[in-house]
Amino acid sequence: TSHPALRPLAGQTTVEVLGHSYQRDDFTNVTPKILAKVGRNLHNQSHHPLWLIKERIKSHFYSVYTCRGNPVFSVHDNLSPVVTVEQNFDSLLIPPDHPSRKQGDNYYLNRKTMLRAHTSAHQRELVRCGLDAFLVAGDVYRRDEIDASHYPVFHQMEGVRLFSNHQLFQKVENSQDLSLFEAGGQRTPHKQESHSLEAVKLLEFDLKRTLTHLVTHLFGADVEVRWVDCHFPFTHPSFEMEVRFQGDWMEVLGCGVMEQELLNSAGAGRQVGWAFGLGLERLAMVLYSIPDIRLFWSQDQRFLQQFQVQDIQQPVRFQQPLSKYPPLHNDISFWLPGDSFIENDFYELVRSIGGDLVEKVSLVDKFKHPKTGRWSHCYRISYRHMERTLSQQEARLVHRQIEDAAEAQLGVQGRY
Ligand code: FA5
Ligand code: MG
Repeated sequence: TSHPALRPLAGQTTVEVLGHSYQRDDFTNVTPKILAKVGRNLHNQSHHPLWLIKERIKSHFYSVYTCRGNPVFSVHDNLSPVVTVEQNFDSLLIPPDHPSRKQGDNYYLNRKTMLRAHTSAHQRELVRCGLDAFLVAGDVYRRDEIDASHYPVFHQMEGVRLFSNHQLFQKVENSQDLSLFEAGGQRTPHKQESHSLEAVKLLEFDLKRTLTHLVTHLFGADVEVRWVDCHFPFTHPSFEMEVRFQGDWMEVLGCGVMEQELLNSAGAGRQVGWAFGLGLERLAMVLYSIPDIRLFWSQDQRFLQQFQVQDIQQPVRFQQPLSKYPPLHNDISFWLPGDSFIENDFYELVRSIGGDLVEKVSLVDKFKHPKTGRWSHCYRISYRHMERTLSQQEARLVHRQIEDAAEAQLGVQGRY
C-alpha cells in the first residue's frame, strides 16, 4: 500500500547509481527521487546559474592566486558523489557515534557507502595526492528540513590551502625564529595543541581575508558580512560567514584551521592549512536574487535563459518574482506512534510525494493529550508552483496522498 514514489527500491537487493551496483542492507535509505538527481551535475551545465557562480569563483582564484604565472589552486568538479562512509566521516575525524552520521540526516546506499553530505569528504584523498591548494565543486545530499533555502540536494565548493613554515611566515620580518608547531602546547578556544599561536593567527587572517575578498569580488564592496564562531570536528578554530540577504543574515559557508591530525594522516604533517566549504545555491540566491532554492532544478527556459551571458562577469538579475504565483497552505495533523517518529522521515515523505510543489513544511503546533499522554503534531505544508498558479484542487490531491502515505508508512494516526 505504499506510495509509488517510495516503493520502487523495496524488493530489490541492489541499488544502481552511475553505472555501479551497491548491495542493499539495513542502512539503505536513498529514494528514487534522490537517485534521479545523481548525475544531473547542475554545476557543470554550461550557463546554469550554479555553473556561472562556480566559474566566477574559479576565475577569481585563478587570477588572484598565481605562482610564476601558474594558478595556485587546482579545480576538481567531477569527483563522484558516491563516497565511502569512511571518506565522509572517519577521514574527517568525525567520531563513530557523532549525530551527523544519523540515517535520519543522510542518504546511505548501504552501511559502507553513501551520497556525500559535503565536499569535505574529498579533503584527505586530495591532500594525500600531494595537492597544496585546491577547490572541489560538487553535488551533496542531505535529509533536511524543507524551506526556501534548504533542499535535499545542493552544491558545495570546498577550498583547501596548505602552508609550509617558509610559505606562512615569508612576509613576516625576522621570521627565522617563528615555527608552525609548538611542543607540549594546550588546546584553547583559539588554537589546537600542536600549533603555535602565531601560525594560527596568520592562518586565520589569511583565511578570512581570502573569503572576504571572494565575496566582495562576487557581490561588490557594499556586501555586509559577519563572522560567527562555530564548531566542526575537522577544523579548529572554526567560523561561519553570514551575508546580509533580504533583510536577514544568511549563512553561506563554514571554515577553519584544519585539524593537524587530519593533515598528519594524509601525509602532510609538516604543513598547516585552512579549509572552507560554501553553499553555491546560497551564494547564487544572493547574487542573482533567486528567491527559492527549487528554481535551480527548473528546466523552464524562461528561467535558464536569463543566465545565457556572453561573459561570466556580466551582471545577471533574476526577473521572475516568485510572488506572481500564490502559495496554498494545507495543514496535516496526526498522533505520533510513541517515540519512533523521526521528523526527517516525514519531510522526506512529503518531498517524495509533493516534489517541487512543496515550498515549505513547518511544525505549527504540538500538543500532548492530557489523558493518553500521546503527542499530536500539526504541520503546515505550503504548496507553490514555480512556473504557474496552482489550483487548490491540485494541491488537495497531493495533500491527500501525503495524508494516506503518512499513515501507511510512518505509523501515525491521522486526525484528518
Ligand atoms: C559543512 O558542510 C562543512 N563541510 C563546511 C566546512 C568545510 C567547514 C571545510 C570547515 C572546513 P555546513 O553543513 O554548515 O558545513 O554547510 C556548509 C554550507 O553549505 C552552508 O553554509 C550553506 O551555505 C550550505 N548548505 C548547508 N545545508 C544546505 C541545504 N540544505 N541547502 C542548501 N545549502 C546548504
Ligand atoms: Mg552550517
